[in-house]
Amino acid sequence: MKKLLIALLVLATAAFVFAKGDSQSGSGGVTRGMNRKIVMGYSQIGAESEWRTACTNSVKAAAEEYNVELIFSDAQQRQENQMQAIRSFIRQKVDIIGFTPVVETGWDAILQEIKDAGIPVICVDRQVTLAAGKRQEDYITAFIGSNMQAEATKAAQWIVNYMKTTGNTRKKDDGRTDINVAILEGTTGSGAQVGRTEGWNAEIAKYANYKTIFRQTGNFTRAEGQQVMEAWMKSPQANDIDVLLAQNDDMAIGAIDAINAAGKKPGTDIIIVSIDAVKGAFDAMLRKELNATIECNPLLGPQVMDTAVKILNKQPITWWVESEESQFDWTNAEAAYPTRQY
Ligand code: GYE
Repeated sequence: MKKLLIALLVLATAAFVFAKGDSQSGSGGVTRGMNRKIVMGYSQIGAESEWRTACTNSVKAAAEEYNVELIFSDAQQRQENQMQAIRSFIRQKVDIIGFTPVVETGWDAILQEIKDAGIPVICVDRQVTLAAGKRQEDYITAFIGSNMQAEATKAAQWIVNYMKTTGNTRKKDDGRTDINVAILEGTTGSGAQVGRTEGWNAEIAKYANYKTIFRQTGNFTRAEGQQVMEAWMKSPQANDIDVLLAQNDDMAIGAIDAINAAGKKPGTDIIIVSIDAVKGAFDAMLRKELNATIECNPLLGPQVMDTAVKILNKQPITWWVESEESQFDWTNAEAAYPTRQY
């Protein structure tokens, strides 16, 4: 009986020690840089592109690394689903909210609710536009993401330079002949579409011979990029397209299929530039079907978690630290390929 008791005691002590050790490193324990474990409610917009998947994976991996309890919700591109998720985060009294607004407008009321609940909020990747007179800095604690305008400016500059120096199989830019552009835009009203359109328009306005002959949304997906391009390739103006600008890589990759199917050579008959720099774009550049891609960094998870910890520790933060990004084309894609993480 005594021996049995001793054995049980030993077992219980071992179990206690094991559980304690486990709780420090595993599911319990504290968040890195804090004296407690924090809970983050996170509303992602969906899984429309390679970029988005990389962003989601980065947020989830960083939450594990920082030991943050992540309540992750996928809105499937619908603003009302995001509202529902955010209201449930408020009811659950999460420590902090992270979210990517699918479109820029319509967030005034819910941001007020978050503010009233005293919950800090990090806006990731896409910004919001509030009613006139309201500043997003008064409702959003920090923004983490890219400068969409700057990316589109770089895309425009790349195209102008390439059309002047190399051109397509039909023409080189002499400054007088029309350069006809087709533009595949992202989700209408999203920060990425609005910013990239503004950046492109402002830069290309400097060149009077650039003409936009097609412009339509492909909703940032491969399938819709392909469909829209298919329709353009069947139109009477199909042979006039010199340049395709796609506001993300997935749409460009879809469009490349449509151009091939129409019997034209993507990358030489039509010069194609897109934005993101995902692996699929590198594959297309190595096949010489995509000419260039401007990087947009989706690996935002570590910065999100680090900023969350600082906010909850009441340490100073910078409202927006812009992501540093490069650009890739046939001159550097092959060398960069093995180092790409997404
Ligand atoms: O470029 C696109 C994605 O908001 C920056 O959304 C993001 C964009 C990205 O679906 O691929």
